[in-house]
Amino acid sequence: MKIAVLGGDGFCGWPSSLHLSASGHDVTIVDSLVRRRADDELGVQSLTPIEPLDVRVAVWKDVSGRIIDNVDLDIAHDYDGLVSMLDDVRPDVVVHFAEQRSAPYSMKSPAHKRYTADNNINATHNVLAAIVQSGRDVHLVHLGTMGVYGYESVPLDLPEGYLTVSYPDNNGVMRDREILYPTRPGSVYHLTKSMDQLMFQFYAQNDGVRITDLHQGIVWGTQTAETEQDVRLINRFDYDGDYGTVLNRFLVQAAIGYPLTVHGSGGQTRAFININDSIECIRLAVESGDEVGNRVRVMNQMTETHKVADLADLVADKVGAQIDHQVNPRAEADENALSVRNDRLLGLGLDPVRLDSDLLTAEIELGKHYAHRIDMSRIPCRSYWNRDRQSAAEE
Ligand code: NAD
Ligand code: USQ
Repeated sequence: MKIAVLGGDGFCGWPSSLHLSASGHDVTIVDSLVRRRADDELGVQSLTPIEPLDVRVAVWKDVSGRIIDNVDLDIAHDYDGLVSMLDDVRPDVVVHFAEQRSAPYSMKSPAHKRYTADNNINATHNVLAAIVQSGRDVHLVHLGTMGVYGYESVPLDLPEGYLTVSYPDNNGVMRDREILYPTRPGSVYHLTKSMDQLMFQFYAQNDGVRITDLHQGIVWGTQTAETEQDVRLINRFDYDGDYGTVLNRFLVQAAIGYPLTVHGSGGQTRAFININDSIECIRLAVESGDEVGNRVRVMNQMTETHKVADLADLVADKVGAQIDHQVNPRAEADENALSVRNDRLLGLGLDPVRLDSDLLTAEIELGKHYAHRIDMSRIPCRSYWNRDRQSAAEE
């Protein structure tokens, strides 16, 4: 298939592009490289040294013999460029990773909130409008988030996107209706993903756009079979307080003897998936597009749930690290239960990689190898969700 990967230079997009290419698909990466500029803005760099995108794709051609084209385009602000790209590439599938994806970054300041809303909502809407304008039957695969469901402790396994609710009609007769699971976003970033869902529902219903929305959990790990083939193909690894996600942060902190930064009690339960499973899920979603009609297909892309404190204990036990319970900069429940259905991707053949000791060790070794690139002043998370959180942290 011909596949346009929007955001294909990022942490999930780059290894997914290589995996799709290695699986025989013709891949074009579309990226504005804005994530690399965010590193400059924040004065931080990926733990791993990432090559410029044109070098990355040239190395991939050398090691695999396969060509990945690359287009420098801001899909949120260059609509005509996006339409031209669809005309030129004529993709069967568009995989959409191209959004600002950090919750702390989205809460740093009014400017960051506004940038995140502007970038993400425009990006998604432009993609939908451009697919309709192209007149082509394109399957859109979007990377959404488990966070749209919110983190209340509800006594059910979170369903894959939809909930059937029963209500009494005006005659007192009970009726059933299927609705999108009510969203409860916990950051401006998660809010934009919640809004994406409504745009998908509208364009599927109004224009028959075939859409798969993958509600992904927190991705951990770095390398994949493809990125390991040459050091210049290495994947990005964020460890800083804005873009670093919890387990990868704990692993790199353990590698350099930095006390593990648990927010609050660590009773927050979250959904997780390894990067190798994540890229495999993308392939499975792409290759099963025939089963998608004008009802958005939602699949929960996660394999395990863990409490933050349990992850910290696991990592600390491995290397003897200290744990530092910090005042939580976020406004979020201190404790929650979480149970999730993921039957659809399992049904398509996903065979999950579980959090296991050898994989954790490999990540810690990677952290040690590139420890000289770490700026410890960038580890604390200094993005506060509201004034109360900021005051609590400053006390
Ligand atoms: P990332 O920031 O590493 O990559 C995103 C890429 O999109 C970057 O290369 C960036 O330059 C590009 N981009 C952003 N806005 C763009 C625009 N307007 N035009 C063109 N390119 C643009 O993020 P990631 O971790 O790879 O996440 C990718 C997607 O997966 C996101 O949508 C995110 O919400 C979702 N996701 C990520 C995780 C995770 O743990 N990393 C978990 C769940 C869901
Ligand atoms: N946390 C810590 N210590 C840290 C960092 C985080 O205790 O050093 C806590 C947070 O307070 C939160 C949890 O760990 O309770 C998860 O935080 P995170 O930064 O790992 O993940 P999150 O902000 O939810 O965002 C990440 C990705 C986002 C994706 C989301 C999936 O950045 O793109 O959508 O995971 S999910 O969490 O399932 O919504």
